[in-house]
Amino acid sequence: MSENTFLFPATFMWGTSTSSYQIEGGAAEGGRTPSIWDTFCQVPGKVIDGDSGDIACDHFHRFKEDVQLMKQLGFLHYRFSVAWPRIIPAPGVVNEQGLLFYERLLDEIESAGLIPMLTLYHWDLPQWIEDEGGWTKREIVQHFMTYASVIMDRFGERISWWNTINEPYCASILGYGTGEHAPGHQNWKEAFTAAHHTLLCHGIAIKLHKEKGLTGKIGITLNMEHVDAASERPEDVAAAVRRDGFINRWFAEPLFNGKYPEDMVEWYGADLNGLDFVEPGDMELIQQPGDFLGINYYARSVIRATTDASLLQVEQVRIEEPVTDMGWEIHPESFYKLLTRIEKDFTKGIPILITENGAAMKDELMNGKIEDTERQHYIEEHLKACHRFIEEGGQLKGYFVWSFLDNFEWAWGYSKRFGIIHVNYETQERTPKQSALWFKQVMANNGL
Ligand code: GBH
Repeated sequence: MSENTFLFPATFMWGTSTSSYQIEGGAAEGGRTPSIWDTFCQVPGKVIDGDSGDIACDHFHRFKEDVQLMKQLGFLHYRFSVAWPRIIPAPGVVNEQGLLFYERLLDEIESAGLIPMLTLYHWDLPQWIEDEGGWTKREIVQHFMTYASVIMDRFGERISWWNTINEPYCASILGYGTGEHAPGHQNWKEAFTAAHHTLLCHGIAIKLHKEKGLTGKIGITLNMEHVDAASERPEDVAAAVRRDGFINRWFAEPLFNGKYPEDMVEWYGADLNGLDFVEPGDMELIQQPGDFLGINYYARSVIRATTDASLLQVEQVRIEEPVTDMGWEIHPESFYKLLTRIEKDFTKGIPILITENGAAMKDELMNGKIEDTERQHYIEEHLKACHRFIEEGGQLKGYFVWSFLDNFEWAWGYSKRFGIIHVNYETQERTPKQSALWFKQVMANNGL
């Protein structure tokens, strides 16, 4: 132990994350009906190679093996999400088979000595709700309440960590604004309306959790970026502030300070029609950050101003290297800066959990081994940033590596590999990469 220079607190939560649509497969099994991602994958050109989550990692059938592997690697915590369309496959229907799947999964997790974190929503909205307007319609709050209630009533006693919504930004802005994600709409008014409803649903979940007297901790997960201006030119500095407003503050301000950021409301102007989607009482409901803030962190962005007709009039400076296989810059120092800033401006001592951090790399299986030194390096440097933050008094309580398995990387299909475990999609064979074996050591030593 003594040679460890980066020792973590004894109670540090070491974990790994996945999400239902990305790993489960079994898309038409167990009474599940399509989600918006099943539909989106059918649209030519939306997902690379026409891939879909129909089979994915076949976790639906292999969950026992997967949880055993997690145990062998020494993980303490496992963050997974529940597929809403397995639970409520049609209006007014509660699917017992769907509940049984997660019940068996939880049995396995518990008997392996792991502590589950259950995410209620990681993007697989039932298609039947989308058919009614999905996240853009206020009725979704009612639907979410029904769904969250069913899950809490069934699993309330067994879950000590609840995650309400994974990345409201992606669910709303990428789904209804840029159209990169399901359901693939391109309409800013819809996107911000959807964003508001994701936040409302988070608030509803916190309220339900309280009303039901559940004792587990509950929080939301935001994807957050450290934003740097490309230069000191006032235009670029202002552009960076807008990017931060768009991706970080639009979600963190309502949760922690009960209002949407004024500079952004003013900037969007007529596009948002005076925030007419906000009803009396909404902001009070949303301003309940809960017991922790989950942060998914991957990269920083470097921003310069443009004069085009786009919503933000910003442009991301493409970094040549070092980057991951997503083209995202590797810049661990920014992770430390982001954490420091989020604690100062928002969480102010409320615990932070890194619910995702990791890297896509081109991995090659050679002689039964995958030497993913670049991924290991990425994780190592980002853990050091966490350590520095904690040393300086930062309230960071855990780190969940994304992802346990190579999986369906949304619009990128299976072309990007984020796992610390390699998945052969032909045989479904799992092979721990070198980074996984290294991470096992880190967890065993509680540090680097
Ligand atoms: C997470 O989202 C998801 O929760 C997870 O399901 C996913 O597999 C994982 O990350 C890896 O992608 O558009 O070039 O400016 C990712 C959140 C938000 C990260 C947008 C990159 C901007 C990059 N992403 N962000 S870019």
